[in-house]
Amino acid sequence: MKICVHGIGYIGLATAALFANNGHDVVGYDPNEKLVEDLRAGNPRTTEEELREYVLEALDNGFEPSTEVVEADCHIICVPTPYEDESKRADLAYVEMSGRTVAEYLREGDMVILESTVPPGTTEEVLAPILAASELTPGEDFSLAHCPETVLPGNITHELVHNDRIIGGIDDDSADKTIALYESMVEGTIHRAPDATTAEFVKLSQNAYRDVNIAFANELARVANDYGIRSRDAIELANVHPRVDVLNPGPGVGGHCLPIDPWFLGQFSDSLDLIATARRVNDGMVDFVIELLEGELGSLDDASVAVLGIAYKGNVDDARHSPGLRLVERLSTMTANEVGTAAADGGYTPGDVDVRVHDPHVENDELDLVDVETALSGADALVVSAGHDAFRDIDPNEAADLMDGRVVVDGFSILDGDAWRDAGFDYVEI
Ligand code: SAJ
Repeated sequence: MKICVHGIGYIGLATAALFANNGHDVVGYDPNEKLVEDLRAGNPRTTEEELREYVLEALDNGFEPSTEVVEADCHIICVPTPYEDESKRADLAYVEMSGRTVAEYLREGDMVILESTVPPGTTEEVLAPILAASELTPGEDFSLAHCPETVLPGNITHELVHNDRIIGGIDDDSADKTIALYESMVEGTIHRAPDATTAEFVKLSQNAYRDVNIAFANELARVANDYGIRSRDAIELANVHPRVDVLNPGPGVGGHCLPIDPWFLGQFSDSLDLIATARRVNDGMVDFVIELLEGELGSLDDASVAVLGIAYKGNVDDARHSPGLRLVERLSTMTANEVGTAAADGGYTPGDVDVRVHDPHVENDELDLVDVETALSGADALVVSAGHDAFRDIDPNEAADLMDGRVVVDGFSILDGDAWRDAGFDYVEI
């Protein structure tokens, strides 16, 4: 089957490779010339080695990255749906633009599949009317379905093939055709949603579910701290119950999915309550880190803090919406009475805290990232704000030689607390 994938960012690229490696004739359209050029030269933009090899295999199998859209039996839309921070809404401009492009190339009998994460109702209420500008009728002259991606960054290639998928069509025939296509390639089970809107809703619900559950763990961590007990011991014991499975607390929830998708659920609904509260609990964990720092240091005025990790989770290079970045921003800009006890006593002005930032995986042009020794030299405290394995190798005695202060706030409890305490540190963990 001739397939045109619209948008070959990391999901579109993986999807295009999946189809190409299963015998389809795939063009990957992206207006970004450099991206297309690099791909054609065999340089996919990914640090996931397995995905890189999978894409190279796809290129060998005829996958053609291109800055031109082509006529195809099937158009798969994998464009971004950026999140607007102020309105907490999805910006659907790229989906709309892709819809207009597809409409120009659409022929009778073609298939259109939307993979991008979108608010419930987008396929039927936004995309279908745009495609109808082709003068073909959605559901009658061409099929239209939503098949949300569910891969976990860091494990894309495996999850692409093995995860179950949810597919919802704007009519039965659209669903049938789309299910048949994915069933021919995917080893997970394909589940039929009653309609496209339900499929959109399910994808967002999965991420909102995880976000709410992490918020529960995070709130337990704060409450446990008030009682002077270790939340992770309590959670481990709570989880011995067969129907309890509390997740891990941490300095917040990052990435381009969990901090955003729950808000998409509220795009055309006023009923978010628990889900919105969970978002605020998770975003508030950065202030909890600051409170812990203040608890140990007294005040952050003139303090030097080494922030280790701005990736959104351990061992990845992606810093989107990460707790580490939020912490750096808060420490660099916080003002009087915003957080914690010391702030209430005297307040801060931006620049009071000397923030040093280190991440072994992330490249970031906006921050002056330094190596770990530079970050620790003269620091009063260090915060582990991403669960990178590399941080386990930091020798507490060498850190003690470099640092002025003896405070560690371990957001993921990944360091060996006893070893740090033996080296003279006040070691606190979330
Ligand atoms: N986190 C915690 N505690 C935990 C688990 C995670 O604080 O117990 C934090 C992580 O540190 C990170 C954030 O949550 O900051 C998100 O990490 P994650 O590993 O839970 O998920 P993502 O964002 O990498 O991928 C999620 C996945 N969704 C679900 O597990 C329901 C993935 O399957 C989706 O495909 C992806 O979102 C997506 O694209 O929507």
